Amino acid sequence: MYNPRFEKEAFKKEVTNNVKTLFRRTVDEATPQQLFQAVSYAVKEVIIDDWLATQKKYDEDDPKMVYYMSMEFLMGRALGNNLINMTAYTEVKEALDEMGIDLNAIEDEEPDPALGNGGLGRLAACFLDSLATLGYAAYGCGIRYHYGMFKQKIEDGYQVEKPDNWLKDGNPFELRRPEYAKEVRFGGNIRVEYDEEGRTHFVQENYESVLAIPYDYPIVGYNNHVVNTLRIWDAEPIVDFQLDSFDRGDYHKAVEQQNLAKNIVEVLYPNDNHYAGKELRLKQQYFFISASIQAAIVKYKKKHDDITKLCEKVTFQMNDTHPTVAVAELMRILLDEEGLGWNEAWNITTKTCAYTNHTIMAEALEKWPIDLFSRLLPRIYQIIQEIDRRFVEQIRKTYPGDEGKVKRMAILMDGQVKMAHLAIVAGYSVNGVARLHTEILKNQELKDFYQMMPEKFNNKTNGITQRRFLMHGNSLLADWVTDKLGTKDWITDLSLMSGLKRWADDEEALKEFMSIKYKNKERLAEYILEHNGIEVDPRSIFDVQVKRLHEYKRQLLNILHVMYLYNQVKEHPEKSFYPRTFIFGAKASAGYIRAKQIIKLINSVADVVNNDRSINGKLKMVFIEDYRVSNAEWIFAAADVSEQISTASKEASGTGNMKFMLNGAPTIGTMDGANVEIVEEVGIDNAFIFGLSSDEVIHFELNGGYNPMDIYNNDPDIRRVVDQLVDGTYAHGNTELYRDLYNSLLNTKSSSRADMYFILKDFRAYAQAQQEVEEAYRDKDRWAKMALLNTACCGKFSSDRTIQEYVEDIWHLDKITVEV
Ligand code: 26Q
Repeated sequence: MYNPRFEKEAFKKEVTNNVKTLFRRTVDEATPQQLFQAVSYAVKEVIIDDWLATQKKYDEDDPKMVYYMSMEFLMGRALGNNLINMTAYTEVKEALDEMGIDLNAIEDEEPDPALGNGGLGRLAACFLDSLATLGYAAYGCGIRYHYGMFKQKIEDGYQVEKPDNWLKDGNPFELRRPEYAKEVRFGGNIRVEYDEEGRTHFVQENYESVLAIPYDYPIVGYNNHVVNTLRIWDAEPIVDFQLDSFDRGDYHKAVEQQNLAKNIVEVLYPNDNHYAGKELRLKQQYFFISASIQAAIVKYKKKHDDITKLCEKVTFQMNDTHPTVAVAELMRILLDEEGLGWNEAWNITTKTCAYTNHTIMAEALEKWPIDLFSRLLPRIYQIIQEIDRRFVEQIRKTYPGDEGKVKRMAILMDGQVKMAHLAIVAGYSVNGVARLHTEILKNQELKDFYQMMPEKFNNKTNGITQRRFLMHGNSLLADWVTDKLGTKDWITDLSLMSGLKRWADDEEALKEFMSIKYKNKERLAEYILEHNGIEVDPRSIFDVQVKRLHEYKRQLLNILHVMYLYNQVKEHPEKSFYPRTFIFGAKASAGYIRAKQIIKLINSVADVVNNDRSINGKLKMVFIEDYRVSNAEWIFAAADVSEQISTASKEASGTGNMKFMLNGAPTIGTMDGANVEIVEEVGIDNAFIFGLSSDEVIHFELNGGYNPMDIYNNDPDIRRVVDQLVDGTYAHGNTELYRDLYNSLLNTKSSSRADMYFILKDFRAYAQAQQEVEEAYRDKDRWAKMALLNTACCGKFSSDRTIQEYVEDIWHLDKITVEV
């Protein structure tokens, strides 16, 4: 597709000129980083025109907008993605080629913005891409952390965290907007005042405050000139640090505010699916929420004078409970600043806020100690007290005499503020992120709420953007798909992928498909050689588990199985065994000791296995350091097998599973999260499903677990690998290094239950499923067909589909078009 706005000669001139004005250099003298900047500014130049046109259109059409509130946006690199969405990738690549500049090398200079942990943050990024592509007015609202997700180094097999100073060279795509700064207040006390008419006013005194400064990022829609905005807030002290001040009190206040501002946005909490009740985290939450809601109200009021109709133009979607103070902040503004009465304010709030739940894991639920909460956010706390008081009254009216309901459902209970309860009570929609997950919410975790307000509950199965995870990450396959479908329309309508099914029996097509996979495996093998110094054979099965490290995701099951295979290969060298490369990638939260032990174990087993010449390279293991969006794109493209082996019921949805599927890798997995729907789409014969069902897991849990000793005592293969954790095999004779992992599997004392995640219980079924993977892979034609069908059946899992469902069922947005 020719894009006239990227007329080659003009673009080249622009780049040359940027190098000159930014760095006083010529193209030949410029460093790769400088070239990245110069190219990015040239691209930004074009984006800005569309950005302006889009905002003008919003001004004219006044469509309803969604504010997607999220503590995390895991955007990944912008340059390549923007070029793809502007349909200018090829032209720009050619133009740069002519200048002797390699676009891929330039792309590699961009820091990979990691303002998120994992699934939840990446989902937010995919949603922004889809919203812009579908032409819906949307703002992403978040925090401009100065340090994103840490960089992971592996030293002596251990994870070491290094700071991610992603802003150090400046960011070409961001736009600082000081004119939209907002003040955010913390602490102090609330004084009650009465005016002449006898009305009550709440005045916050003795507070500390910071100035929230927005930075805007363009979100480029695919081939439609729509450019939305991701607005992330930085913090600055509100009173200028006045060194000439003679007033000691002011001096101290200035220092304090300086510190508050510096700390608040310093770093992303690297916890995934785990809540740690840290005061600074709550400060971060209120900081970006208060600024975002204030800005949204100002924007609304510019065009509308009836605040009671807010819900007709605005909806706030809360990405998990992290932004839930939004409910009370909106109430505060309506009550204290707009002067509305409680009922009016509540009526507006409960038509404007909606909540997405991403987990059922108890340790991930946010519950703030009341003393901390009320000290930091005194007015917000008062408002939550009143919300709670009225809600408890309503529970008692609905269920007279049932104080159990009150205890289970109240927002304030046992000295805690329960954010999920607040989100459900105030939200007009509560959604889960995959069908199974939503059913578990309705029937187990949130049963009481579902019974009382069933109309709020709905499912929105997650999705991913094919623009990044196929077009950008796997251009070979993208081109092949276009060729086979005879259209590029799949780029904005992934359901068209089903048209590939007719190639599933075409020998030539299957050969092409697998040869693309092979090329992507070669590309990954080169990356691995360069980064790990390990040689892997692209003809071996690439079996991949990449995701955050968490016990419930069961990387330990995978590694125990590798240990088992290694024992088999050594014991039966005569048996045929199809060569496999087990690839892992995972970051562990810095304070999650057991997760870090699992990383060390993976690396230790890799050391032993990779250096054992006697197994003839039948088994290889690779731990990819610093798994992140940019290397993920290559990994998905190169995978043969997708490991999705969470304990059933624990993975709300998963989205990595969809990225593998899109790239033609069949799933080995449990019936958990979106795996259920993947199997439904691709057919049970094109996946390798094993293990306990979520009902079985929940049943065991309700009955105090199961006894892993029965398995340990009766299955010698399993006993052997478990014992190998403490016999020094993988620890240079050290019997204590993995004692805790051993205990976690067998010993009730080490955790509340032995083998909480049913690893030994599912082991045999997993090994059996892996055996079936091997047999299927040996049959080249069968495997090729299976892989192709995975790509062909992935249509449902586009975030375009997910967003369209949010729009129809929850947000009710108007579509806009931008012409230039
Ligand atoms: C909470 C409190 C304090 C500090 C950190 C946190 C915190 C941070 C991140 C809690 C949870 C998260 C992230 C959760 C997450 O990524 N969940 C995943 O969301 C995906 C998108 O819906 C799902 O596909 C995954 O199944 C789910 O695990």
